[in-house]
Amino acid sequence: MDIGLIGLPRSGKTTIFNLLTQQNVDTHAFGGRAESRRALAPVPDTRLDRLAALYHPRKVTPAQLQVVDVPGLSRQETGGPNRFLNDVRLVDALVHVVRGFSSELGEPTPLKDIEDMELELSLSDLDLVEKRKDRITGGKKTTKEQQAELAIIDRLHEALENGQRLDQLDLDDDAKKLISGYQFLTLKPMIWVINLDDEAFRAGEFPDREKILQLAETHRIPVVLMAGALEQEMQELDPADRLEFMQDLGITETGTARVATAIYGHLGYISFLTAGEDEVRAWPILQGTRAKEAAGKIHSDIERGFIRAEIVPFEALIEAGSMARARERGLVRLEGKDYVMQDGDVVNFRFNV
Ligand SMILES: Nc1nc2c(ncn2[C@@H]2O[C@H](COP(=O)(O)OP(=O)(O)O)[C@@H](O)[C@H]2O)c(=O)[nH]1
Ligand SMILES: [Mg+2]
Repeated sequence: MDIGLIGLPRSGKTTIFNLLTQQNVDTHAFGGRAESRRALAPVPDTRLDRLAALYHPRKVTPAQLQVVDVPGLSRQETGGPNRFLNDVRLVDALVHVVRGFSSELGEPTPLKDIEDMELELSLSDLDLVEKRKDRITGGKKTTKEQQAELAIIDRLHEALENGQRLDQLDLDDDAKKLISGYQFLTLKPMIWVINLDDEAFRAGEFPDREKILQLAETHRIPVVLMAGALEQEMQELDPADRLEFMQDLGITETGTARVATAIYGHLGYISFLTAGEDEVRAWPILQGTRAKEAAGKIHSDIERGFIRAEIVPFEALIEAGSMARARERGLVRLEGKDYVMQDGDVVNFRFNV
């Protein structure tokens, strides 16, 4: 699960990268260099703490996202396919960090920045589509398969020219399979993070708010508001002060946590949980994953030797107070290999090797 942070320079990407990955990279460090940085970010999950209180494990392991901090897209570069986009092709989802605070660059123009970025991504996809089309039609004869591909490509072309993102097209499985190899940018799940100053964050206000929210709804893009610089200061406080700070702000979760959770959900991930004295852990799986395949996330031997999954929903386990009591009350079910895993299932796989 690779997540690319994109946006104009000085919009707060590295600040948010540091917050997400609990790193401390100098925000001035790129200095014209054009390389991406990557690190793992935990996906916060309060259920893990509750389980840890039951099991006192040696280790608590949250699900993780790999975050890529991409050098900024500069204004001068807009208007054609950008080299920065190459680094972005291989990620699974995009987070567009949008400057919503005033800075040495002037007043924020979040709507314009969003529109520019969307245009940039569309142009890049359009470029890919046209290249592919030329390659097919440039040959002597087109095969049946190529004709089928051309029909799909024409649809993509039309959609992109009409300002539609490709993730909104209703494509059948064949078409989806065909285009999955292209790494289209507007096919990737996208989230907009509006990075705000304290006051704007408290008020939930920023320029062109209504228009941006409307656009997000049209494109089905989640919007997360956060206050990057403020959150960075908050990070330096000890836990009790931080809690007070958050209460004062009227939030129960940091913006960082909301960004990670939003991406995770938008990518279609849920977590099953394992709990024991050794480790309490969240395992990411795509919605709709079946028990046997889920077992394979832990170890291929468990998938191969799969017998049954013992499952208790997290809430039921907490209510019962212990696994033993959950068992007594008949809350622990035995499921077979085709059981569709649910978010928050606490699982023990039975297997033999
Ligand atoms: N006022 C304000 N400044 C911020 C915020 N987030 C980041 N900054 C500052 O903006 C500058 C650029 O941030 P940086 O994370 O390096 O942006 P990047 O170029 O997109 O990676 C730094 O000086 C940050 O301290 C914010 O929410 N409010
Ligand atoms: Mg940066």
